[in-house]
Amino acid sequence: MRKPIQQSDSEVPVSIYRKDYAPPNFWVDKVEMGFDLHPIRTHVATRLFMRRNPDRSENDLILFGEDIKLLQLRLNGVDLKKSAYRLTKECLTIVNAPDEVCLEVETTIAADKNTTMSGLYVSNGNFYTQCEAEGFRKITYFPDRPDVMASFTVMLRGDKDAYPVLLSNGNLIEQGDLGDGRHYAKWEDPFKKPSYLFALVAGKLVCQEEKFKLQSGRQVLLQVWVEPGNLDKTQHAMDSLKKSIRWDEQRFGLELDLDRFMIVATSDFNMGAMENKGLNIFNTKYVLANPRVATDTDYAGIESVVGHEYFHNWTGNRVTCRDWFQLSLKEGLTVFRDQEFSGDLVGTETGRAVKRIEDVRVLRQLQFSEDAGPMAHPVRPDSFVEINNFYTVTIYEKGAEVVRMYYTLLGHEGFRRGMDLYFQRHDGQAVTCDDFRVAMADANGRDLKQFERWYSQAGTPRVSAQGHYDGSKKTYSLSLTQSCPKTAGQSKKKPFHIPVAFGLIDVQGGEVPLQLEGDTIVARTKILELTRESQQFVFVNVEQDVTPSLLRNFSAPVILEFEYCDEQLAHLLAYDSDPFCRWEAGQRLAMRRLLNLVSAIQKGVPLSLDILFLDALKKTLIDTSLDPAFRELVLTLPSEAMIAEEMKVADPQGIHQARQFARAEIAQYLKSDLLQVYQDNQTPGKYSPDALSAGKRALKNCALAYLVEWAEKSTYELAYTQYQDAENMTDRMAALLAMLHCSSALDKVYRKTRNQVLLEFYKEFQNDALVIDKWFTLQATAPTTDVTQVRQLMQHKAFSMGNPNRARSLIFAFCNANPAQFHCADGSGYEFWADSVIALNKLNPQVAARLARSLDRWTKYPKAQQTRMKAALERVAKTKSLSKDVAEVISKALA
Ligand code: 0A1
Ligand code: ZN
Repeated sequence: MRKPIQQSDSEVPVSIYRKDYAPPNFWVDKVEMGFDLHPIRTHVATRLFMRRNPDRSENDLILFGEDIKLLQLRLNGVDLKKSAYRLTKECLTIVNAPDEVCLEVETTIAADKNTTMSGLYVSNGNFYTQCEAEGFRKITYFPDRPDVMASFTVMLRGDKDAYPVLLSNGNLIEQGDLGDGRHYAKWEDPFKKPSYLFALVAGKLVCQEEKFKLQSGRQVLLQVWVEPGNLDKTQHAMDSLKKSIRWDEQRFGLELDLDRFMIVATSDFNMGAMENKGLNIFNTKYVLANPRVATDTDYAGIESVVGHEYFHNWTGNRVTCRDWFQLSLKEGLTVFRDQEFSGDLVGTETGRAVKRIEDVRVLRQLQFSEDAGPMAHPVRPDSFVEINNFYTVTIYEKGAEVVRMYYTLLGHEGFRRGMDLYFQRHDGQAVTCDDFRVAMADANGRDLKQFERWYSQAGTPRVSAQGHYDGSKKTYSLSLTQSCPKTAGQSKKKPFHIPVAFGLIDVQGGEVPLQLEGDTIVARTKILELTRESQQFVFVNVEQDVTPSLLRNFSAPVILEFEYCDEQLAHLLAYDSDPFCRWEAGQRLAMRRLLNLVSAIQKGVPLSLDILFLDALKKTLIDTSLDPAFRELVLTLPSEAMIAEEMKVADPQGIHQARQFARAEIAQYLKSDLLQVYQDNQTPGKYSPDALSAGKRALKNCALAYLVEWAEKSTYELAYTQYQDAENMTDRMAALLAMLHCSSALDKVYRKTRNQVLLEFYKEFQNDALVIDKWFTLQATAPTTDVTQVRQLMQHKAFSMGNPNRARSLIFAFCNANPAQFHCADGSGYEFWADSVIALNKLNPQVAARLARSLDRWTKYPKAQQTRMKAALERVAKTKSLSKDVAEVISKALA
């Protein structure tokens, strides 16, 4: 064995700035790689064919490398002397390299020791890679940056018994036996790609495969690879893949460019999935499903993540990012595409609206809070310490909203024209968010310069609206004013270009035809373009007083303020033709009451709910002309996290108590209707995850969750019976959730049954990791589960800190989704959080940094809690060998 070449000095974590971007000194045309797979010591031989970038004057060739051993370096056939290069912990610099370079690099990797799940790692004896964002440098020395695009040929060699399956990107061009129990497979990717899209998988896997005809008539091979024993759970992923391929052909005219497309599922994965060219690697959570183990939510998640990764093939892979500051170029656009895909698949208008409402809920709960916290950043950030910390809801979800605004402003055809021009101009290139914006503008002859501020300014804009009806002139004037709170490094914001979709509802509940003063066009919904700080819009021929329906379909990621009275909200909830605004009106009614209840709790005054609100809910609940899924959304109160966002100083226990009180009151008031809805929305027969059936189950199970709030044996037994008779995981989980999360007076009486049921559930599903994750989450989020019990659950034989899904199912679930217990007065929740971040930091910095963010909003709590949280943050900050991932999050929280 050759001795590894020693590395020298170590680097201190530094911020990287967007303004410092410079193209690379060298381009890479071709990469040839040979892997000899061994868990303890995988040998990698790489040949890089490079040429000087004529636009650059520097002569140094810079390659990145991390946690690998460098064995050998040869330049144009000659062994490199030590004086010819510099090697640091993260960088290999070849000084004064010639114009044409063939660099041969030999490295070894200890994949079995790699617990970070970035680079090459081992899971259940199989090899997987994760190279986005900067994992390729953990495999070999390389200019590992997305603007360097090269063609790859990969030779994989390994033991036949241990690694019968050998996969990499592109096409399999050769395979065979090597003697002494080993074999090989050679793969060639016909498309140039950045290194972050490289992938290999090797091990004991089986696949479901299908030949599929593209619209052009070309036939492709589709494969879903899983560990043996899971082939009964791949059909839905395969169906989702076929639907994705068809959808991209039909909606965007984009065809699969490969002859073979593979999905591989692993249970050890940091994120949801990864779009490696032709070889997508997925978290099992987004592949495996059958009715026995997966819920409707799981089915929907698989469909959208399979779609998302597939859509990246064009938005991300064919056209990629110039640098990581442009991450939202691919992520925002691809999330928009997957949202549209799911919406189109539902087929109905309300189904589409339900999907939209669900997406908006996520955005508001997670992204608005990120934008108001210490990690706030623009959709196109200006700097970062660790790029892995920037796979955020801002980049993904707000980024998708930004893309949706082009869609709203330019219309269906206009957006398509923009997309077509974008691909025409940039196929095969690494580009910027600006290139996308300019393509959208040019294709439509529009000036979208001001729109750039959506990329450069962080923070959630506020739009405050005021309306005035003038009966004598028959006009309705709407004033809109925008502002945006300051965020780190951005104290003054310039006005955004905000599309505000607007409608007017008359006293009978009808839509008022909208005609702007001086305009001839009449429409039901008008897209008002707010570009200045304040603007006024005057509508003519308005015959009677009206209620404004603002920000229809959530046309911009803003907080909209309008002084609605309760009656107006009830009117909108009953009549608005825009389902989003209809739902929103219900949420506003609910939020107002929940905030009043919290304040009553704090003051110690009696609690009550008014009839207007209860009746408004009742009307929606029993209106069978409405989609069940929509009724469920209206009946669901704003989450505890959403309520906290609305408060200056959050009070997690008060919020929990207020929400529970409201739930119990609603349950009492709607008793018979809830029972009726429960019975009317059963879905007997063969399970199907389609939107209508899933919507019925959602409504039925929402009713059940309310019903168990009665302090009555009969309803608790309803849940127990549903649990026992359930023929699918959706109903089973819902029953278990109702039993575990209810706070009725019968709680203590039934604790025994619940524990019994939990034990039975565990026994039945102990071999199914994804179901056991659910089992942990159910307990972690139960209002009765305290820190001590979570610590006990960590001792359970099924718990493992090293498996990201499992860590998330218990630790993250408790810290993020059980606020009343996590924020308990003695601060033990924060100590638990700090212990967990420190433990995870050693194993998996990316996952640790995610958990570290649970304390982002620490300044929003009462002083005494702030002191405890700060102490926990400082303890983490002082930890030895803190990864730069965690260090960045903590230092920003404490800044
Ligand atoms: N690009 C993937 C998500 C992803 C990002 C980073 C990862 O490791 C740090 C892994 C996956 C997607 O958007 O699906
Ligand atoms: Zn993505």
